[in-house]
Amino acid sequence: MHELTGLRSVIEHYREKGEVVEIEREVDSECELSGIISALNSLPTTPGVLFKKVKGYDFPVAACILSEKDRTCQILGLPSSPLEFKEVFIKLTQNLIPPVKVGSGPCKEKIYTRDFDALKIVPSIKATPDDGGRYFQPIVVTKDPETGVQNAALNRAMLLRDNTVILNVRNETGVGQCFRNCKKEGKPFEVALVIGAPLEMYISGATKLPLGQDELSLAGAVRGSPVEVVPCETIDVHVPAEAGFVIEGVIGPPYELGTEGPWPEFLKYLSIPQQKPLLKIKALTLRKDAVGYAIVAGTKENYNLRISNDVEFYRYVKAIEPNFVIDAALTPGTAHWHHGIIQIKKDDYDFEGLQVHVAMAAFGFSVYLETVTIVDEDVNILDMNEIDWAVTTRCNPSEQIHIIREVKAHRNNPIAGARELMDGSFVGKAKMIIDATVPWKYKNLKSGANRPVFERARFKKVDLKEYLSPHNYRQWIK
Ligand SMILES: Cc1cc2nc3c(=O)[nH]c(=O)nc-3n(C[C@H](O)[C@H](O)[C@H](O)COP(=O)(O)O)c2cc1C
Ligand SMILES: [Mn+2]
Repeated sequence: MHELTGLRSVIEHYREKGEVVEIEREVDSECELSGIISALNSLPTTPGVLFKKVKGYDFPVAACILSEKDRTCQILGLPSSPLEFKEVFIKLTQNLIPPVKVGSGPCKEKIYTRDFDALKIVPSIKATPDDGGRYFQPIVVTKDPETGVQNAALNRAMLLRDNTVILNVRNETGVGQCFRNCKKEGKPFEVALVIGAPLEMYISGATKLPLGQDELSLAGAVRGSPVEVVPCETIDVHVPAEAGFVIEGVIGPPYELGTEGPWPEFLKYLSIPQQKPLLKIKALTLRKDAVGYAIVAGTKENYNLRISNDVEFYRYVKAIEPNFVIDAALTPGTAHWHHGIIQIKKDDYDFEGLQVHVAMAAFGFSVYLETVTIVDEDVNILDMNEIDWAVTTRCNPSEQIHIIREVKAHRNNPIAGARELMDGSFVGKAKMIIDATVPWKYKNLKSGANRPVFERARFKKVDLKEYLSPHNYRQWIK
């Protein structure tokens, strides 16, 4: 059994390297565990964490394992250089490796189909005191009744009462598509909630493949071998054999709704409660050494899990003008969602203005994109200090800011959603293009030393090894 990315082995490996900390003392899953995750997130480098004793549960809970980009790439066996990562990830999405069905696996070591309460057995957390309830953060595996193709996605599930949860499904996602097709036929929507799976399944679950493609095939592509899947006990869904916990459940008919939320969202604000479907749990299977997994929204791990959105954005924007666009990224501060940065090379007069066209076209990527900032080729698009510098020194707002008024946006961004709460107006706001590229008209303008005005001051390149003592060099450079 392939276990390289399995939770237990990853935790063990990184614990030895000092990159996973273990917390021995008992922690409360209501607000204390998430408080620790939040505190770890304010460190410059956030370690993975294993909570060995969680009040009320027999299983440990891991978190933050994917909070650092370099560690995430190491675990997944992907290159950590940003551009290379994107190119490799795109190739993987084009070379999916479908799962293979096997008879049984570790996730069947214990099977409950009667006289059990999954909500008491599987660790869940309440993240903040204002939340609507406790939550699971599972990988949701479903099957489209029309095509027979499975889908895997991360969707939160709020615990309600005796084996009932509320699942946050959105219509426009792969899960939503499976659900709508079930509703059309009046069929029960069968759902497996997978918790504590090997880590590439979390990355692929957070990836939106085109409808009709199974994200477990992306997990297979990442690990380079098919994910082994086993049939569920009570529903027609196949789940990863190595999973820690598998909760099997059914939504409707009659597809009853309940109030889900509030919940601290990606942008670190509480969500507005929504009406979402109730899922009745039919069975629970687990491995005896299962490890729970807690993901808190708005954390570095949440943003790393969104990395595929960045990849998609890059792919989309690059295709608009391949010879002009160098790179593109979505900012982590907006959960890789609302603010896009595009790097271009404006080396000819004919390109002037094309950057604004590219930015306009970039909005086609997602209705949730709200700001696009364009920078030149000498600006590091992953460093917000550099973006700030470019906006301050190269953008004259009266000429280089473009505002498109009153466009649909995301409800969870309060500046777009507040108006709906206030007076029922549509969820939207203005969208903005910040052109922080040097205007062509200044390209040949020289400063005192006869250097271009917009060129950075040039420092001599030196090798510090030749100047520092070996001791200082090791201490500061490594
Ligand atoms: C930590 C985390 C939690 C998420 N929770 C939800 C959720 O509750 N509801 C939702 O619609 N999307 C949620 N998402 C986003 C989806 O997982 C993501 O859009 C996914 O690509 C959808 O895939 P699908 O189109 O295959 O369903 C979450 C993502 C992450 C990283
Ligand atoms: Mn999908």
